[in-house]
Amino acid sequence: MNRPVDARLDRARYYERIGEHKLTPLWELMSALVPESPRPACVPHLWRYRDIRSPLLESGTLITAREAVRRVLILENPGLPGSSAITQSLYAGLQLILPGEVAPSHRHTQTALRLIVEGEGAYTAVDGERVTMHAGDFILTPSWTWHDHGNPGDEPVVWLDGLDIPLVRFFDCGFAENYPAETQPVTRPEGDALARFGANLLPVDFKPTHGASPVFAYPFARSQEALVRLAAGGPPDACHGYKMQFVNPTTGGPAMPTMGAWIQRLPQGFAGARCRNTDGTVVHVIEGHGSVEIGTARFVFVPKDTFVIPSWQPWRLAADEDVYLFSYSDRPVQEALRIWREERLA
Ligand code: GTQ
Repeated sequence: MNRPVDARLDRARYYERIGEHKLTPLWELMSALVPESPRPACVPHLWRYRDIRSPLLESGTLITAREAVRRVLILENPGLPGSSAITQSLYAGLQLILPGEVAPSHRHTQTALRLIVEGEGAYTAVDGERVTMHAGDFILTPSWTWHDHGNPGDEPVVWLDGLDIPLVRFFDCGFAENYPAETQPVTRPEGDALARFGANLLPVDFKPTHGASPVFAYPFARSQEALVRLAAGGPPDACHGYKMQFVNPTTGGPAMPTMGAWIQRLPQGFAGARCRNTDGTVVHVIEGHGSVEIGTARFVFVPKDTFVIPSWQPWRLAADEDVYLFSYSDRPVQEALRIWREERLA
């Protein structure tokens, strides 16, 4: 038998030799490759809108929406530097569009969602229909659909962009192209998709064309009314308060195949139970003051702040007043792969 020192030396030399053949020994990496539980590089973080609003508006003096194509400040997770990612699989950014500007039409395999943060009078066009954006509205841009943004109003408009950019990068399946004109033609009146698909009705003989919801804009006013009414029907969930998923009404499944999106109401005084789940989640505060504990971190939040909960870190929510949260994650992908987990903690 070799002495341990010799064994270590022999192994080190061996690793060097096999390295020349592009081989590495699994036994040195076993617990990293097959961990007992998730070890996300992603860390908890909160972006205070109070701190980032002014640099965001300043970007409007440095570059036009036309030149930038999308004038966005990326919310990059401090644990994932250089990745442009807020979680391992997801991207988040704050997009600014000034009065009179157009963000030119393009399409890509990445799916996008928007949550309107502030300002009135801008629109997003998706597949021939424009929708006017209001604070708190949730809008989606399915994979490979033409989309452009414009602001014919008279104030700056800001929204949170959520995209599955890191996920698509992981799969190496990113494609994109520009529309031949700056804006796509309007072929349907505003409100057409919501009337056609968002009234518990579907067109006779409807056949789905893509995996995402044909309702591409979910007004906050509607979701809020539902969430308020829910309180009369029973107590809030111990962890989530009143939490509802944005769905594709033609399937009952998530509004987008790669990103789940939710809106929830925490009634004033809510002090939630601890919970953890494997989908790293981006949370945006639409209304209300409250706080969140994530692992050993604790953040106080106010409207328009955005925070991120990494995979499998215990979290707990509390509300000082009625709070409305928007959130998104890759849960539909994990569920499709049968690897999603949630645990409610004491
Ligand atoms: O609006 O199409 O934040 O393509 C990043 C990439 C927004 C968009 C982003 C994009 C978009």
